[in-house]
Parts: sequence; structure tokens; C-alpha cells
Amino acid sequence: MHRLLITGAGGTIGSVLRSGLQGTAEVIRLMDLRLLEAEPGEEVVVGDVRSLDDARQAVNGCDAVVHLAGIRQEAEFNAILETNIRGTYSVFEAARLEGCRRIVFASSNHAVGYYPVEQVIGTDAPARPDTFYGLSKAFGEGLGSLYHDRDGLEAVCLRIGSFVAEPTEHRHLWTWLSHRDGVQLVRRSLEAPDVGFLVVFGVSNNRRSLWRRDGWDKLGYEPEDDAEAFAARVGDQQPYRFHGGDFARQ
Ligand code: 15L
Repeated sequence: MHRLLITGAGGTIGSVLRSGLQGTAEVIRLMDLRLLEAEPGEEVVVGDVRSLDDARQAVNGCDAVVHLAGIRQEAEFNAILETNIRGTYSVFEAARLEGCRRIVFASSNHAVGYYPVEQVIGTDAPARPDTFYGLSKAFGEGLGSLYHDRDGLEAVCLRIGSFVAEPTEHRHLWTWLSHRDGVQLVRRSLEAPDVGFLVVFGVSNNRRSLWRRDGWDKLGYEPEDDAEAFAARVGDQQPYRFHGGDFARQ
């Protein structure tokens, strides 16, 4: 691939992927609200995904996009609407207009956060968002489906669990996505042939996972880490009723 765009490149996930994805493209273009400093092999654009013009300028000349930009927890509805819903629309629409072929979208487990913890689910389970935030992720997955069916774009939607360096709480025993596995997952999502439209859970090889591995074989994703190695450290008390943890209030 010649050029890859990462939106929200200055954020938590973006900062890890920025180095982890080196070599997937000749040039990695980083988009963020603030000016980032380009390393060799990178270029930077300052822009706001809420603006279709900004998104078009950023996507122009790119073969693929990793779309991370957005609010990453619950917020007031209008903020979610503008940044996560309109922003994700702008990125898909920009990709269509600029002829970019593939989008890897950072969805979230919170699209299905109101499933009870007694239930293991696959990606065939209907959306059950736990917040406006989770709902915006379900919307992004819907955009992926629409732009694939209508316009032929390829879209891989990753329902990311907890992307942290190490598990620090009991819930991470089923939600952890290690940095190493996260990098592998995004790499495979960019490089696997003929992915069409795909939704997968983005977690490590956690033996207590509540999410099935649907679609991992299509990507060739083979996670190496298991949160169980940290079980003693995080305690054995199940504190939550729902997959979404403290996002799923009652
Ligand atoms: C997410 O989608 C959030 O962006 C992140 O902050 C964590 O809360 C994560 O999910 C999680 O479920 O642990």
C-alpha cells in the first residue's frame, strides 16, 4: 500500500498503532485536531473529522483508513452526534469520494454493552448499546455495511474491548486487548484480502472472553496474549451485570 491514513492519531490507540503499523504503507498520514510531529515515513494533517472538507483533504491519496477519531466514552448526545456520528459519516463519505478502498473502523464492545455477563455472544447478536457512545459505534458499523453494499468499499469494524498495556481490573479478564494483539489485529484488517464488510470483536486470546471469535479466521488474526496471566493481580470478584461494565448503568 502506498499511503495509509490514521484519524485521531494522537490518541491512546493511535499512539500505539503509529509505531506498530510501520511498514504497512510507504507513507503513514496522521490526522489529528492538534499538530503532531512527523517521524520519518509519516506526514501530518491537522483537521477535524466533523468537517467533510477536512476529511476529504486527509483521505485524498490514501489507499486505506484506520478511523480512530472520536469521543471515547459517554457524553452529551449532541457531542456524540457531531463527533462520532457525523465524524464517522464524513470519513466514509470522504473515502467514497476520494476513491479509498478500505476503512478499518474502531468500533467498541459498548455497541453490545447491555448483554448480561452470563451470556456469551457472537457478532450475530443484535446491537445492544449501553450508551449514546455505544450507539454511535453501532451506527458506524451500519455505515460500513451501507458503504460496502452500495458503494463497494471494504469495511472492517473492530469492537475493541479494553486496549490497555496490562489488565488492571477484573473486567479486563474478558475485555483485554493487549497492545501487541491490537497491532496485529489492525495490521491483518488492513492486509487480509477480500474482507468485504466484517465486524469482529477486538480482544486478546482471553480464556474468560464473553465474545466469540467470529471473523478472526477471515482476517488471519491469531492473538498471543491472555489476560488470565494477570488474574491473581485483579482479584476474582465479578463486579458487573453487563458486558459494558460501568458504562451499562441501571
Ligand atoms: C471503550 O470503548 C472506551 O473507549 C474505553 O475507554 C474503555 O472504556 C473500553 O471501551 C472498555 O470497555 O474497557
